[in-house]
Amino acid sequence: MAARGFGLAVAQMGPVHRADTRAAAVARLVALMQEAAQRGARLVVFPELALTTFFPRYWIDSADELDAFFERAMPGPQTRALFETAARLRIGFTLGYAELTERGERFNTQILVDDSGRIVGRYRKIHLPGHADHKPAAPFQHLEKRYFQVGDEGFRVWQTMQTRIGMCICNDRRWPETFRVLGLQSAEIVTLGFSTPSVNIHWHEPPHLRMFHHLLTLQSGAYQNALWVAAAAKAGFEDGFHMIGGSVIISPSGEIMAQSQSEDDELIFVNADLALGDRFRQNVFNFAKHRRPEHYRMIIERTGAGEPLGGGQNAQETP
Ligand code: ING
Repeated sequence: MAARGFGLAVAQMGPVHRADTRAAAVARLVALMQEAAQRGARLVVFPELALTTFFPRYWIDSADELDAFFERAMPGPQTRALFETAARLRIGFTLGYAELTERGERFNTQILVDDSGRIVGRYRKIHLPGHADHKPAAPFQHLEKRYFQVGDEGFRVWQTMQTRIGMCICNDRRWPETFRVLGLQSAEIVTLGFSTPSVNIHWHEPPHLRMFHHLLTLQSGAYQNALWVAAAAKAGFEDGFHMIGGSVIISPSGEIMAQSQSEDDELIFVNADLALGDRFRQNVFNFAKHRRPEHYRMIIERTGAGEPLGGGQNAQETP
Protein backbone atom coordinates (compact mmCIF):
# COMPACT_ATOMS: atom_id res chain seq x y z
CA MET A 1 0.00 0.00 0.00
CA ALA A 2 1.54 3.31 -1.07
CA ALA A 3 2.55 5.46 1.90
CA ARG A 4 0.63 8.71 2.44
CA GLY A 5 3.02 10.87 4.46
CA PHE A 6 1.55 13.71 6.55
CA GLY A 7 3.87 15.88 8.69
CA LEU A 8 2.20 15.88 12.12
CA ALA A 9 3.53 17.96 15.03
CA VAL A 10 2.47 18.40 18.64
CA ALA A 11 3.52 21.54 20.48
CA GLN A 12 3.62 20.95 24.23
CA MET A 13 3.58 24.03 26.43
CA GLY A 14 5.22 24.36 29.80
CA PRO A 15 3.38 26.34 32.46
CA VAL A 16 1.39 29.51 31.77
CA HIS A 17 1.24 31.33 35.11
CA ARG A 18 -1.75 33.40 36.20
CA ALA A 19 0.29 36.62 35.81
CA ASP A 20 1.53 35.69 32.31
CA THR A 21 0.08 37.77 29.48
CA ARG A 22 -1.70 36.41 26.42
CA ALA A 23 0.94 38.08 24.29
CA ALA A 24 3.64 36.05 26.04
CA ALA A 25 1.68 32.82 25.51
CA VAL A 26 1.05 33.62 21.84
CA ALA A 27 4.74 34.40 21.30
CA ARG A 28 5.59 30.93 22.64
CA LEU A 29 2.97 29.34 20.35
CA VAL A 30 4.35 31.23 17.32
CA ALA A 31 7.88 30.02 18.11
CA LEU A 32 6.62 26.43 18.38
CA MET A 33 4.70 26.82 15.10
CA GLN A 34 7.86 28.05 13.36
CA GLU A 35 9.77 25.04 14.65
CA ALA A 36 6.95 22.75 13.46
CA ALA A 37 7.10 24.27 9.97
CA GLN A 38 10.88 23.85 9.89
CA ARG A 39 10.39 20.16 10.76
CA GLY A 40 8.07 19.79 7.75
CA ALA A 41 4.75 19.70 9.63
CA ARG A 42 1.46 20.32 7.80
CA LEU A 43 -0.40 20.53 11.10
CA VAL A 44 0.66 21.47 14.64
CA VAL A 45 -1.49 20.66 17.68
CA PHE A 46 -1.56 23.07 20.63
CA PRO A 47 -2.80 22.39 24.19
CA GLU A 48 -6.18 22.93 25.86
CA LEU A 49 -6.75 26.49 27.17
CA ALA A 50 -3.35 27.37 25.69
CA LEU A 51 -3.63 31.16 26.07
CA THR A 52 -4.02 31.32 29.85
CA THR A 53 -3.26 29.44 33.02
CA PHE A 54 -5.58 26.49 33.76
CA PHE A 55 -8.00 28.78 35.62
CA PRO A 56 -10.62 26.09 36.50
CA ARG A 57 -8.25 25.22 39.39
CA TYR A 58 -9.34 28.50 41.08
CA TRP A 59 -12.60 29.55 42.74
CA ILE A 60 -13.25 32.87 40.96
CA ASP A 61 -16.05 34.99 42.41
CA SER A 62 -15.75 38.06 40.23
CA ALA A 63 -17.42 37.83 36.79
CA ASP A 64 -14.93 40.34 35.39
CA GLU A 65 -12.00 38.30 36.62
CA LEU A 66 -13.50 35.16 35.10
CA ASP A 67 -14.29 36.90 31.80
CA ALA A 68 -10.64 37.96 31.51
CA PHE A 69 -9.72 34.32 30.87
CA PHE A 70 -12.11 34.07 27.88
CA GLU A 71 -11.76 35.06 24.20
CA ARG A 72 -14.66 37.05 22.73
CA ALA A 73 -13.18 36.94 19.22
CA MET A 74 -11.04 34.38 17.42
CA PRO A 75 -8.77 35.49 15.93
CA GLY A 76 -8.62 38.45 18.26
CA PRO A 77 -6.07 41.27 18.41
CA GLN A 78 -3.64 39.13 20.44
CA THR A 79 -4.10 35.84 18.59
CA ARG A 80 -4.02 37.22 15.03
CA ALA A 81 -0.22 36.73 14.89
CA LEU A 82 -0.76 32.97 15.13
CA PHE A 83 -3.11 32.94 12.12
CA GLU A 84 -0.83 35.20 10.07
CA THR A 85 2.17 32.99 10.82
CA ALA A 86 0.16 29.89 9.86
CA ALA A 87 -0.83 31.40 6.51
CA ARG A 88 2.74 32.57 5.81
CA LEU A 89 4.28 29.20 6.69
CA ARG A 90 1.43 27.20 5.09
CA ILE A 91 0.81 25.17 8.25
CA GLY A 92 -2.50 24.24 9.87
CA PHE A 93 -3.07 24.14 13.62
CA THR A 94 -5.54 23.27 16.36
CA LEU A 95 -5.75 25.57 19.38
CA GLY A 96 -7.57 25.28 22.70
CA TYR A 97 -9.01 28.36 24.40
CA ALA A 98 -11.91 29.55 26.58
CA GLU A 99 -14.71 30.83 24.29
CA LEU A 100 -17.24 33.50 25.34
CA THR A 101 -19.92 33.82 22.66
CA GLU A 102 -21.94 36.95 21.81
CA ARG A 103 -24.89 35.33 23.60
CA GLY A 104 -22.78 34.97 26.75
CA GLU A 105 -22.26 31.21 26.46
CA ARG A 106 -18.97 29.84 27.78
CA PHE A 107 -17.21 26.84 26.25
CA ASN A 108 -13.88 25.04 26.58
CA THR A 109 -13.17 25.21 22.85
CA GLN A 110 -10.66 23.99 20.29
CA ILE A 111 -10.49 25.25 16.70
CA LEU A 112 -9.05 23.68 13.55
CA VAL A 113 -7.31 26.17 11.26
CA ASP A 114 -6.11 25.08 7.80
CA ASP A 115 -2.80 25.95 6.12
CA SER A 116 -4.27 29.14 4.66
CA GLY A 117 -5.06 30.47 8.16
CA ARG A 118 -8.82 29.88 7.82
CA ILE A 119 -10.88 28.40 10.70
CA VAL A 120 -12.43 25.25 9.21
CA GLY A 121 -13.61 23.53 12.37
CA ARG A 122 -14.58 24.07 15.98
CA TYR A 123 -15.10 21.68 18.88
CA ARG A 124 -16.66 22.58 22.23
CA LYS A 125 -15.69 20.22 25.03
CA ILE A 126 -18.45 17.75 25.90
CA HIS A 127 -17.08 15.72 28.83
CA LEU A 128 -16.53 18.35 31.55
CA PRO A 129 -14.80 16.75 34.57
CA GLY A 130 -14.66 18.00 38.13
CA HIS A 131 -17.36 19.83 40.08
CA ALA A 132 -19.37 23.08 40.16
CA ASP A 133 -19.32 23.69 43.93
CA HIS A 134 -16.51 25.28 45.98
CA LYS A 135 -14.33 22.73 47.77
CA PRO A 136 -12.28 24.98 50.09
CA ALA A 137 -10.64 21.99 51.81
CA ALA A 138 -9.25 20.68 48.50
CA PRO A 139 -5.65 21.58 47.51
CA PHE A 140 -7.09 23.09 44.31
CA GLN A 141 -10.47 23.21 42.54
CA HIS A 142 -11.50 21.64 39.24
CA LEU A 143 -14.38 23.89 38.19
CA GLU A 144 -14.90 23.10 34.50
CA LYS A 145 -18.55 22.20 35.30
CA ARG A 146 -18.94 25.69 36.73
CA TYR A 147 -17.09 27.78 34.17
CA PHE A 148 -18.12 26.00 30.95
CA GLN A 149 -21.30 24.70 29.36
CA VAL A 150 -21.39 21.23 27.76
CA GLY A 151 -20.40 21.54 24.11
CA ASP A 152 -23.42 21.97 21.81
CA GLU A 153 -21.87 20.98 18.47
CA GLY A 154 -21.12 17.30 18.97
CA PHE A 155 -18.01 15.35 17.97
CA ARG A 156 -17.24 16.17 14.32
CA VAL A 157 -14.64 15.40 11.66
CA TRP A 158 -13.58 17.81 8.89
CA GLN A 159 -12.21 17.07 5.42
CA THR A 160 -9.20 19.39 5.10
CA MET A 161 -5.56 19.37 3.90
CA GLN A 162 -6.19 16.13 1.99
CA THR A 163 -7.15 14.20 5.14
CA ARG A 164 -9.98 13.93 7.68
CA ILE A 165 -9.37 15.48 11.10
CA GLY A 166 -11.49 15.09 14.22
CA MET A 167 -11.07 16.85 17.56
CA CYS A 168 -11.69 16.31 21.24
CA ILE A 169 -10.32 17.84 24.47
CA CYS A 170 -8.64 16.33 27.52
CA ASN A 171 -11.22 14.44 29.60
CA ASP A 172 -13.01 13.38 26.37
CA ARG A 173 -10.17 10.90 25.80
CA ARG A 174 -11.25 8.88 28.86
CA TRP A 175 -14.62 8.06 27.25
CA PRO A 176 -14.34 5.49 24.43
CA GLU A 177 -17.48 6.87 22.78
CA THR A 178 -15.45 9.96 21.83
CA PHE A 179 -13.02 8.13 19.56
CA ARG A 180 -15.68 5.77 18.21
CA VAL A 181 -17.95 8.62 17.07
CA LEU A 182 -14.95 10.24 15.35
CA GLY A 183 -13.91 6.87 13.90
CA LEU A 184 -17.43 6.39 12.54
CA GLN A 185 -16.88 9.63 10.59
CA SER A 186 -13.77 8.07 9.03
CA ALA A 187 -11.31 10.33 10.87
CA GLU A 188 -7.67 9.65 9.97
CA ILE A 189 -6.26 11.98 12.66
CA VAL A 190 -7.70 13.06 16.02
CA THR A 191 -6.12 16.04 17.77
CA LEU A 192 -6.57 17.06 21.39
CA GLY A 193 -5.08 19.33 24.00
CA PHE A 194 -5.01 18.29 27.66
CA SER A 195 -4.31 19.75 31.12
CA THR A 196 -4.04 16.90 33.58
CA PRO A 197 -3.22 17.66 37.22
CA SER A 198 -0.80 15.06 38.60
CA VAL A 199 -2.62 15.07 41.95
CA ASN A 200 -6.09 13.58 42.45
CA ILE A 201 -8.07 15.71 44.96
CA HIS A 202 -10.47 12.91 45.85
CA TRP A 203 -8.13 10.16 47.07
CA HIS A 204 -4.41 9.36 47.15
CA GLU A 205 -3.91 7.97 43.66
CA PRO A 206 -0.36 6.62 43.03
CA PRO A 207 1.17 9.29 40.76
CA HIS A 208 2.35 6.85 38.09
CA LEU A 209 -1.30 6.08 37.27
CA ARG A 210 -1.87 9.58 35.88
CA MET A 211 0.54 8.95 33.01
CA PHE A 212 -0.49 5.31 32.62
CA HIS A 213 -4.19 6.15 32.24
CA HIS A 214 -3.41 9.10 29.96
CA LEU A 215 -1.44 6.90 27.55
CA LEU A 216 -3.81 3.94 27.87
CA THR A 217 -6.82 6.00 26.74
CA LEU A 218 -5.02 7.47 23.74
CA GLN A 219 -3.39 4.24 22.59
CA SER A 220 -6.67 2.31 22.80
CA GLY A 221 -8.59 5.15 21.11
CA ALA A 222 -6.09 5.19 18.26
CA TYR A 223 -5.95 1.42 17.80
CA GLN A 224 -9.67 0.67 18.19
CA ASN A 225 -10.54 3.30 15.58
CA ALA A 226 -7.56 2.88 13.26
CA LEU A 227 -6.50 6.53 13.44
CA TRP A 228 -3.57 8.72 14.40
CA VAL A 229 -3.83 10.60 17.72
CA ALA A 230 -1.89 13.78 18.43
CA ALA A 231 -2.16 15.07 22.00
CA ALA A 232 -0.58 18.28 23.36
CA ALA A 233 -0.07 18.86 27.08
CA LYS A 234 0.05 22.08 29.00
CA ALA A 235 2.60 20.75 31.52
CA GLY A 236 4.70 21.57 34.56
CA PHE A 237 4.10 23.73 37.63
CA GLU A 238 1.62 26.56 36.98
CA ASP A 239 1.96 28.75 40.09
CA GLY A 240 2.95 25.62 41.97
CA PHE A 241 0.18 23.37 40.68
CA HIS A 242 1.65 20.48 38.71
CA MET A 243 0.28 19.04 35.48
CA ILE A 244 1.66 15.98 33.65
CA GLY A 245 3.53 16.15 30.35
CA GLY A 246 3.35 13.14 28.11
CA SER A 247 2.51 14.87 24.82
CA VAL A 248 2.37 12.09 22.27
CA ILE A 249 1.79 11.13 18.66
CA ILE A 250 0.25 7.66 18.41
CA SER A 251 -0.20 5.59 15.24
CA PRO A 252 -3.26 3.48 14.27
CA SER A 253 -1.32 0.45 15.52
CA GLY A 254 -1.63 1.98 19.01
CA GLU A 255 2.13 2.45 19.25
CA ILE A 256 3.64 5.68 20.58
CA MET A 257 5.64 7.16 17.69
CA ALA A 258 6.85 10.28 19.56
CA GLN A 259 6.62 11.48 23.17
CA SER A 260 7.79 14.67 24.87
CA GLN A 261 10.94 14.44 27.03
CA SER A 262 10.24 17.49 29.20
CA GLU A 263 7.54 19.46 30.97
CA ASP A 264 8.43 22.64 29.06
CA ASP A 265 7.68 24.08 25.64
CA GLU A 266 8.69 21.24 23.36
CA LEU A 267 7.88 20.19 19.84
CA ILE A 268 7.51 16.57 18.78
CA PHE A 269 7.10 15.53 15.15
CA VAL A 270 6.30 12.41 13.10
CA ASN A 271 6.04 11.98 9.36
CA ALA A 272 2.79 10.07 9.82
CA ASP A 273 1.93 7.48 7.17
CA LEU A 274 -1.86 7.84 6.95
CA ALA A 275 -1.99 4.64 4.89
CA LEU A 276 -1.30 2.70 8.13
CA GLY A 277 -4.88 3.47 9.12
CA ASP A 278 -6.25 2.13 5.84
CA ARG A 279 -4.90 -1.34 6.62
CA PHE A 280 -6.54 -1.50 10.04
CA ARG A 281 -9.78 0.03 8.73
CA GLN A 282 -10.01 -2.50 5.90
CA ASN A 283 -9.35 -5.51 8.10
CA VAL A 284 -9.40 -5.59 11.91
CA PHE A 285 -11.60 -2.50 12.36
CA ASN A 286 -13.73 -2.74 9.29
CA PHE A 287 -16.72 -1.23 11.10
CA ALA A 288 -19.24 -2.01 8.33
CA LYS A 289 -18.20 -5.66 8.24
CA HIS A 290 -17.82 -6.44 11.95
CA ARG A 291 -19.81 -4.09 14.18
CA ARG A 292 -23.20 -5.21 15.56
CA PRO A 293 -24.95 -2.02 16.72
CA GLU A 294 -28.20 -3.91 17.32
CA HIS A 295 -26.46 -5.26 20.42
CA TYR A 296 -25.03 -1.90 21.57
CA ARG A 297 -28.35 -0.14 22.20
CA MET A 298 -27.70 0.14 25.93
CA ILE A 299 -24.83 2.54 25.25
CA ILE A 300 -27.41 5.11 24.14
CA GLU A 301 -30.32 4.16 26.37
CA ARG A 302 -28.49 4.22 29.72
CA THR A 303 -26.49 7.16 31.12
CA GLY A 304 -25.53 5.55 34.45
CA ALA A 305 -24.95 1.84 35.10
CA GLY A 306 -28.20 -0.07 35.89
CA GLU A 307 -29.49 -3.58 36.45
CA PRO A 308 -27.81 -6.58 34.78
CA LEU A 309 -29.77 -8.13 31.93
CA GLY A 310 -28.82 -11.61 33.02
CA GLY A 311 -31.35 -11.85 35.88
CA GLY A 312 -30.87 -12.50 39.64
CA GLN A 313 -28.79 -14.93 41.73
CA ASN A 314 -31.39 -17.72 41.96
CA ALA A 315 -32.72 -17.33 38.48
CA GLN A 316 -34.65 -20.51 37.62
CA GLU A 317 -34.69 -19.72 33.94
CA THR A 318 -31.82 -20.77 31.71
CA PRO A 319 -28.61 -18.77 32.52
N1 ING B 1 -8.33 17.35 33.10
C1 ING B 1 -8.26 16.05 33.61
C2 ING B 1 -8.31 14.95 32.55
O1 ING B 1 -9.32 14.35 32.25
C3 ING B 1 -9.12 14.36 35.18
C4 ING B 1 -9.24 15.79 34.70
C5 ING B 1 -7.87 13.81 35.49
C6 ING B 1 -10.24 13.59 35.31
C7 ING B 1 -7.75 12.47 35.93
C8 ING B 1 -10.17 12.26 35.76
C9 ING B 1 -8.93 11.71 36.07
O2 ING B 1 -7.22 14.65 32.08
C10 ING B 1 -9.17 17.93 32.19
N2 ING B 1 -8.93 19.22 31.91
O3 ING B 1 -10.10 17.33 31.68
